[in-house]
Amino acid sequence: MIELYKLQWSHYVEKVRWALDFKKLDWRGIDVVAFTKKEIRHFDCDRKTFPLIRDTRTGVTMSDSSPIIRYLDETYPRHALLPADPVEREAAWQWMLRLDSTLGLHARRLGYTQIIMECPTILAQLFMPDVCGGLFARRGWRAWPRRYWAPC
Ligand SMILES: N[C@@H](CCC(=O)N[C@@H](CS)C(=O)NCC(=O)O)C(=O)O
Repeated sequence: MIELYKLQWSHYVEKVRWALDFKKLDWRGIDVVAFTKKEIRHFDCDRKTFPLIRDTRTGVTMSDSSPIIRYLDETYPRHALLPADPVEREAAWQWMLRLDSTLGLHARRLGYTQIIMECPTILAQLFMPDVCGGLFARRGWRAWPRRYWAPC
């Protein structure tokens, strides 16, 4: 069983979810509260970004979407994601790393910008749903400073 620790909105998480489904692996998702990350506090791994997986069969815990995909392919070779030919495999790997640090970052920036413009209140619901009893995610919270403080 693979446990996939996820932030609901992360496209890097989606990439791993697609890979798990494509490989028909047994997995379950665990939602993480971005503000506290208490769900992963007990893990002892270098990086703690999302996606983060824990393979209950091997005991491996790791994050970073592309290394996760490589790990899954090496550990569970059925329904391969990467080419078998070593040269093509290396080329695909380099492409994945390049896209993670270019297209992936631009897509995230575009997503945040768009969401802030279209639906700003959703950010508090995504990042801080449970903080202070859900205070920041409540409707009306953003209107409060505007009511009592108007810039000159
Ligand atoms: N290169 C990483 C990027 C992962 C990443 O930046 N994840 C973000 C969500 S999109 C994250 O974990 N943010 C929370 C944090 O850094 O604490 C990957 O491919 O997994």
